[in-house]
Amino acid sequence: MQLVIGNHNYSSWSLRAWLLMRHTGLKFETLRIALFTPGFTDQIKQYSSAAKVPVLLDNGQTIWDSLAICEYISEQHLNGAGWPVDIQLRAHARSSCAEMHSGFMALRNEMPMNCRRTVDNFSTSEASRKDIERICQLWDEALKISGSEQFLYGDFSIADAFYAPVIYRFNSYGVALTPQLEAYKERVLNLPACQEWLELARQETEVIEEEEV
Ligand SMILES: N[C@@H](CCC(=O)N[C@@H](CS)C(=O)NCC(=O)O)C(=O)O
Repeated sequence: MQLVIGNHNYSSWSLRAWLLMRHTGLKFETLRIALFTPGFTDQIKQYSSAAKVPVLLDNGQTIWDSLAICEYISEQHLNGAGWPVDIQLRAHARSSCAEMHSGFMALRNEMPMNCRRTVDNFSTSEASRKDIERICQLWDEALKISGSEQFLYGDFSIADAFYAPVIYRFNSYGVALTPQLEAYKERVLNLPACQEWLELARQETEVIEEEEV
């Protein structure tokens, strides 16, 4: 099984799929294509006509898009364990992922994931502030309904993988959190797979100027 990803430092969509697969101990090979380099489009098109990372190659099947990859991994390789067992928690977790997948545009545009960077006194726009408030509300709700003191819905799930890029953003831009959410953020950052991702990001030398806000 192969996962095609972009730069560890910048590719938030790649991180989601990679983290789920790495944290759950699946065996796979990573193929990295540096984003926005002259050869990127030609190289990624060898794997997917959508021409975006991440792309999963498994058993002759191509799966593109981070959410589709996580769903496939959960079904084919984790016996459904990518999602919570309880139907209500599962529906909530799926809603959380869908909201992340289709929303939070201000946060995504104005506070790009840049794992190795920390910014002092970052000034947040009103639109990003609203996105941050909504994410915190969603995390609070998930932790409350699941009663979890670990991850959003108890055991690590696709929802945690989906919000991991937000966690790196909160870390980089110094977003203040309540003690409970700060503890959640630290738990995710301290996962061996997250530490490994950060180390790989630190080793990269490419700089994408637009992401260095
Ligand atoms: N909806 C897609 C979005 C993927 C996406 O936008 N990937 C970015 C990198 S993080 C990309 O490949 N950008 C290259 C480009 O737009 O040329 C997913 O979730 O996988």
